[in-house]
Amino acid sequence: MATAFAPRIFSGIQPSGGLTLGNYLGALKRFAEKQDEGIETIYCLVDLHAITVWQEPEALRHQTREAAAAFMASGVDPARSILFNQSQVAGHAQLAWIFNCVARLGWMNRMTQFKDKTAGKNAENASLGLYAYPSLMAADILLYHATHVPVGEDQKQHIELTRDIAAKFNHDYGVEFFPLTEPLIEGAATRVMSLRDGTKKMSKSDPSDASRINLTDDADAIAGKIRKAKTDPEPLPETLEGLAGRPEAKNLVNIYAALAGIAPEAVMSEFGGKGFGTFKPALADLAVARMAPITTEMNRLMADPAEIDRILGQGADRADAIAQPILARTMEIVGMVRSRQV
Ligand code: AQP
Repeated sequence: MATAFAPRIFSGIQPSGGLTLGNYLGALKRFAEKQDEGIETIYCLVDLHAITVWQEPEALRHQTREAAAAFMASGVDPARSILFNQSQVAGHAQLAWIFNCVARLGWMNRMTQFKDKTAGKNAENASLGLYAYPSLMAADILLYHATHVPVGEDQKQHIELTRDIAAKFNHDYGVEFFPLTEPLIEGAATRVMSLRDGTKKMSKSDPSDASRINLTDDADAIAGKIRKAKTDPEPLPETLEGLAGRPEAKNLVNIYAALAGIAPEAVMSEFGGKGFGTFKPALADLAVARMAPITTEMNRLMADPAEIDRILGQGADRADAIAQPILARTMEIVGMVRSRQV
């Protein structure tokens, strides 16, 4: 059914901390590529999602502006893409409420992100917002009738839930109103792993700073983190298959491939049989060469927060203009009286 809708891309990132190399390779870099392919692109700093776990107010404001700078420094051009923060477009929260009444508890109970984020903690003490997170995410996407969502592997289950919500809404109300959105999970870096544990996703909220490369890290910090990244004593194998059971080595190979824009096989052809004493410095040089211009540009943009706020405001106006008629029609379908002039 998605083909009945004009192609439109939506994706978002939580300003819940400083962004990481995982966010860059799994999301930002691809967001810029999609924009450059000429598809309509809407990108959102999902601050309503961020507050599902506690955020210091001043830190949230700073992180939101810094994330906006990271988008632009990674090639997202606010003249060609819509770039805004979620809380400035009220329709996200309004549609999310309607979807809370469409989604079933059983569906929410199957969401692995909630389980992961509450693992080892008292789940009873988690916010209701964290539990309902996937329903808000469905609203983010469907508020714009987005047909495709570029995401990392970790978000696949949430996109499936978005499709379930769209299908149930369409079925319950006897309409063909919401598209069945497709995830776009492509490239060598759909899941960048922690530098300290190759079985864990690299994450901005990991308590260990050594586990991730931050987009604000300078060259020395990047090189140091790669040098100290956990590995095993064996040299790199000659083929990709030889990386099975070696998650840390595999992660570094995938990061190299994604940064170089080549296939992981090509990395094996170059470095197969070589030890980490050779591979890690090559990876560090590549990472510094790719990331330094982004960090420099972020710093330049962050020197003028008022300009970032202006860009986000303008993006929110453009997003709102697309969202309003879709939200109004949704409310009409649901049976809500809409008689106010707005
Ligand atoms: N390690 C990763 N590898 C590939 N893609 C990743 N993404 C995040 N981490 C990786 C992708 O970045 C986008 C935005 O994610 P998010 O910030 O909204 O939430 P997240 O996935 O929960 O990211 P974090 O860093 O782990 O945040 P916290 O620690 O706050 O929960 C998504 O497209 C995601 O796939």
